[in-house]
Amino acid sequence: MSRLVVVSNRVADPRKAAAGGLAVALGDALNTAGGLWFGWSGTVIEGGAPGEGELHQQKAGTVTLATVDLCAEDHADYYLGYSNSVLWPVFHYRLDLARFDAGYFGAYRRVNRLFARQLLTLLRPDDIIWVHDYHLIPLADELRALGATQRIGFFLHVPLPPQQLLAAIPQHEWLMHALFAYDLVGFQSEADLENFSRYVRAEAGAEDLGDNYYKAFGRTVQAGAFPIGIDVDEFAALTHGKDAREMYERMKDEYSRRQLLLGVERLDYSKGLPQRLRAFKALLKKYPENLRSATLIQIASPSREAMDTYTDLLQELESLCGAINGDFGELDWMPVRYMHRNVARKRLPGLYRVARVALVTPLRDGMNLVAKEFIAAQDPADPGVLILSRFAGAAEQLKDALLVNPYDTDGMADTIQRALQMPLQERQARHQTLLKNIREQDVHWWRMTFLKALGAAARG
Ligand code: ADQ
Repeated sequence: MSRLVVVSNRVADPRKAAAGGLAVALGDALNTAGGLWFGWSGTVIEGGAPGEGELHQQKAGTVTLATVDLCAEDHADYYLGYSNSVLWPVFHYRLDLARFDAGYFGAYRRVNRLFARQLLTLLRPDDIIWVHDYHLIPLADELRALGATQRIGFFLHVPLPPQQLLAAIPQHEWLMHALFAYDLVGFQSEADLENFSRYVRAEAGAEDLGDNYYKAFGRTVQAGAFPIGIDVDEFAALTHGKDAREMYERMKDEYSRRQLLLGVERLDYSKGLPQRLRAFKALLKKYPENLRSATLIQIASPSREAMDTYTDLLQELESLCGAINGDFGELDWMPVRYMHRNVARKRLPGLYRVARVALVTPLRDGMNLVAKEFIAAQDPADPGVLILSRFAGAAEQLKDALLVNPYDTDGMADTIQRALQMPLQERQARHQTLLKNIREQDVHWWRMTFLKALGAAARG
């Protein structure tokens, strides 16, 4: 059996529950054949040399965690720069927030080259390599240049925008060319796959060989949509655990006479937070029966705080929340409870379960796992309602959620009202279908389908 090598910008110890999501998902696969997880150590070396970084190795059970340090310049230009000021905004359709700086691109190449060089020393001939996300698009190309012949797959966790938007990145051809060094390229949704297919046919003159194989730049790559899921059983177990139950009981007592709406995400401009608050405000105005009752708990965990776009968003949110509470609040009722922090993963399901309505309304999202976690945490006898943006990858699968356009403030307010009024029978029926959706394509299905396709992809 081949060893699995996972490469992602950050590496987590799969044995720690707090790691959550991807770590739990990949942990199983890595454990099976004593795998290797490679990435950045999270350490920034002040005054270090660009393109250089020490390699560290550590055992986590049967899994080897191998990490490389970055110097301050590479961290600034590869991570904050090209990855998060060019690729992240453009891939989320936000050309207005992109900063095309030539120095960023140089660092992106340099760090990918560094990772390839360090990873190569650890590889075995029959390894299967699975590279994750936008930070590492050129990694396979760099590995191939050094002689690596292993099977290498790539999964993009964020959306792939349409050709016209992608082409706004000065290095768009170079990036897409680099994808052809993989044996398999996976996307979250059919829409992303369609964008890839259109781009390579139109811009790279790719030949469509059928079965999602494309030939361009003298190489052949297979592409596919592999929507990521959650570990539904693990999440259900967390929901019934001590911490989540305590959270549920406490919140239930406090909000017994109110209708609780909930938003949980990283504080990021892709998540549509200001738009959501405006819709909530419109709800209170248009449907005054919700005054003194509907309460929005918004939890936004700190993210990329070294970047101006993120601190601007933080200020905008604080001022919107303040204005809503100032205009509508009463001595005994605060319409919005906003918290700029993380909730412990073990307690989060309790919060999901007590909410009447979840507001998952990103302007763009590769998938969105909060939507799936919310479904998994509900009581099937009395489930809450999921309001989901049509611009989240998850909307392709979760058709029984109430789908909204987050830019349409009044429309969203009407949908929230509909969710608050939804009869029990309809809530149960929708929840039943949604639960079936997330069970059928859970995280194990995602991992196995991707790895099976990677193992079977024709080499070329
Ligand atoms: P993210 O943009 O981080 O991921 P998401 O899919 O929602 O978004 O995953 C976030 C995870 O972090 C969830 O497991 C959630 O529970 C947790 N989380 C978020 N805010 C939290 C908070 N305040 N406290 C505690 N936990 C919190 C990227 C892409 C997504 C894609 C995933 C996986 O942007 O579109 O779904 O990768 O591929």
